Amino acid sequence: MTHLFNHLPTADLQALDAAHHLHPFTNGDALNKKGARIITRASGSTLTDSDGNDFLDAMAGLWCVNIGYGRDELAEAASNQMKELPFYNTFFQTSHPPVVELSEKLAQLTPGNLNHTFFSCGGSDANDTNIRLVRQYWAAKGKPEKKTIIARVNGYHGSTMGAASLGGMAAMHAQGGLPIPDITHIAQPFWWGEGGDQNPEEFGLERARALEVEIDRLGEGNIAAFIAEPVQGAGAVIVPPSTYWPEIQRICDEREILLIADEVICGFGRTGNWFGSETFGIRPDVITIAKGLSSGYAPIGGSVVSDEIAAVLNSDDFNHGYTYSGHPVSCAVALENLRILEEEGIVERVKTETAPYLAEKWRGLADHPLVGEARICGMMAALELSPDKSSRAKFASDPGTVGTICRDFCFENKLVMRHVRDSMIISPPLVITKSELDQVIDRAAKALDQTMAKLKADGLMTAA
Ligand code: PXG
Repeated sequence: MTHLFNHLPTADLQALDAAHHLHPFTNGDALNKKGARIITRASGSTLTDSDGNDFLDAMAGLWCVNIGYGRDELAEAASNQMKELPFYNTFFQTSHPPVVELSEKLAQLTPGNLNHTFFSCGGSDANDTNIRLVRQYWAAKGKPEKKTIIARVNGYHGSTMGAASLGGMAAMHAQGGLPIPDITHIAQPFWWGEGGDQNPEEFGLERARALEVEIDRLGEGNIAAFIAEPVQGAGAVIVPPSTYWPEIQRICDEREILLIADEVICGFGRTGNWFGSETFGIRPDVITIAKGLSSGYAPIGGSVVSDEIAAVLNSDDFNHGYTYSGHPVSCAVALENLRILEEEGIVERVKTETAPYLAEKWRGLADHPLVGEARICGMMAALELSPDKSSRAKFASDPGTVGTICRDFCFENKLVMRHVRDSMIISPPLVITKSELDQVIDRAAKALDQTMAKLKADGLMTAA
């Protein structure tokens, strides 16, 4: 059964969209003037729009379609589960087979002693859970004053009040009265943008030690946790210097604070291991998961906590939960997704084949005169565009002006690549083939040439 609206002409869909649909992170007036791009179907790593154009989706939807589009097995898992038990809650002393099985599977897959999952519908609400959970943990241990959470500037943890407060996005804090109290932010390990004359290793140590400085400033007795993404995703794929995470881990080990690794993007193979924490040698007390958990086929997320945290939480009521915590259909879809990731050796192939293949080609793009730095970690990567790479200069135009131009050329070339300010980002499906990666590189290189030509023609090739 195909939905009726699939047959409407593009212009009609765009007009109805403009009339009734409010888009996330979008200037509605500007979008409605030109009309939204309507995506109607997808297969593998390719999207098709309502006019029949095919695009290579180098963003895996929104960093999430790890196993690629069009896997019937997940549709069947959803359909079977809907017929068997479409919904039941997990609140009042009840459970159901898919949530039991998924909880056990996650205990197996996640590192260390992370063996207990509290489910949510996505990453934002999982991070809201984390705020309440780590505060409740300390309160239950008789230390209710330990409630401040230290996070990072330019981190992204979601859009709810709590998650957006954890995030360090100035534009988000500027709306709606954020951040909420008892959340502070330290500087990020972004060497290209902020490293000055230091080498990356020195800079990484200094930015990690900012955590220690902040703990001392606020008092260890007031701090509940530190939260960070192993690699900042939405912040522009900021791969920290090699010195950063070991120093953060040392500080967390020496101080009485919990370490929350937000694995919403890094989890489920993105960095070449099942979790970014493994790639960087992080031993978190809590991880946030979502996105790749179901490859985006159904909404689901969660907070996976250590044995010690679960033991403390379980000693009292935790007055928290979502109607759809552990939704049976989402759990069934996630289980089938994890089966495919495991049985088809997708994470292993990323590590040994596709990520090294992509890394070599991606780093080659740094030879382009417009590209200052090419960063990559597994299957997430960024290009820093610069008018003068030798001085790591920023453009004189408003941040994002150049990035938008390049992004638009990518679309023209049938490549979905995203920009963050003037950095260009990819995070393709983990199943993308080598020949598709060749196409990503070719189309990106062409877009860089086109961007450079336009910048010169428009007088935008100037440094700030
Ligand atoms: N944590 C991280 C690290 C994320 O990247 C969330 C939490 C929130 O998850 P939900 O499922 O509530 O959206 C995210 C989401 C972008 C972009 O433009 C990134 C995300 C979401 C939307 C846009 O890069 N990441």
